[in-house]
Amino acid sequence: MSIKREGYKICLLGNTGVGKSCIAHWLKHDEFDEKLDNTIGAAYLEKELSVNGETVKMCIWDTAGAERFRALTPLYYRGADGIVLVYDITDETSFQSLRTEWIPTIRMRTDTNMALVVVGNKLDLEETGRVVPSDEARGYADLLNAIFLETSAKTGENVERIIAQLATKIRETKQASNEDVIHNPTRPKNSDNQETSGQNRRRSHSKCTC
Ligand SMILES: Nc1nc2c(ncn2[C@@H]2O[C@H](COP(=O)(O)OP(=O)(O)O)[C@@H](O)[C@H]2O)c(=O)[nH]1
Ligand SMILES: [Mg+2]
Repeated sequence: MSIKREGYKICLLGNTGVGKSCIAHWLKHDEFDEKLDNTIGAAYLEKELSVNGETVKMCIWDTAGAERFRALTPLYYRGADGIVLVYDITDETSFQSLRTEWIPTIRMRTDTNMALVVVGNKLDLEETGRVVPSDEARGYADLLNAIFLETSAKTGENVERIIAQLATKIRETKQASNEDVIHNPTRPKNSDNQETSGQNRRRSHSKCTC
């Protein structure tokens, strides 16, 4: 019998056009949809996966990268257990933005225990369009103590690995800080998006608060 844990809250961040919504779509539907609408605000999906014999629910927020929505973004990554920072391997600016915009913003506003993944997407364009070398991106991910993956939301390459590796890292991080308790899989009523203080706020980080 597998143990079921309450969800981990995950947030996809990165410039607009890097493929966050296509990654989210692949996670949910196992297919590429090139006609996805631009994200407005954020989209939400849930996905269950098995980590070391335990079922983990990943509560995933796919945010809009566009400048006009940036003021809203902290609403989605606040209290997150993990953040997926996505850039496009064919777009140097999208990679530089991790360093100049996304990392400074999340460092300012979040728990430093949060697990990070740096994802270079559009790997299917490797031959014709790569401008961000893998080594450079991997080196940056190492500096952040983040997992590094290159993916294609078009072919599905490595996409599932994003959340599988993230879930494992979140568990390790929580176990190390003694935060990981097994919750009843039913989310308690009135727990959604409530501001709590002190210890309660800390415990709410280990639950899916989305
Ligand atoms: N070739 C290729 N195109 C992709 C990939 N992921 C997304 N795209 C395309 O990139 C554009 C932006 O994708 P989208 O998921 O909306 O980006 P978002 O703004 O980060 O959510 C769309 O035209 C997608 O079809 C990928 O892995 N490979
Ligand atoms: Mg989008």
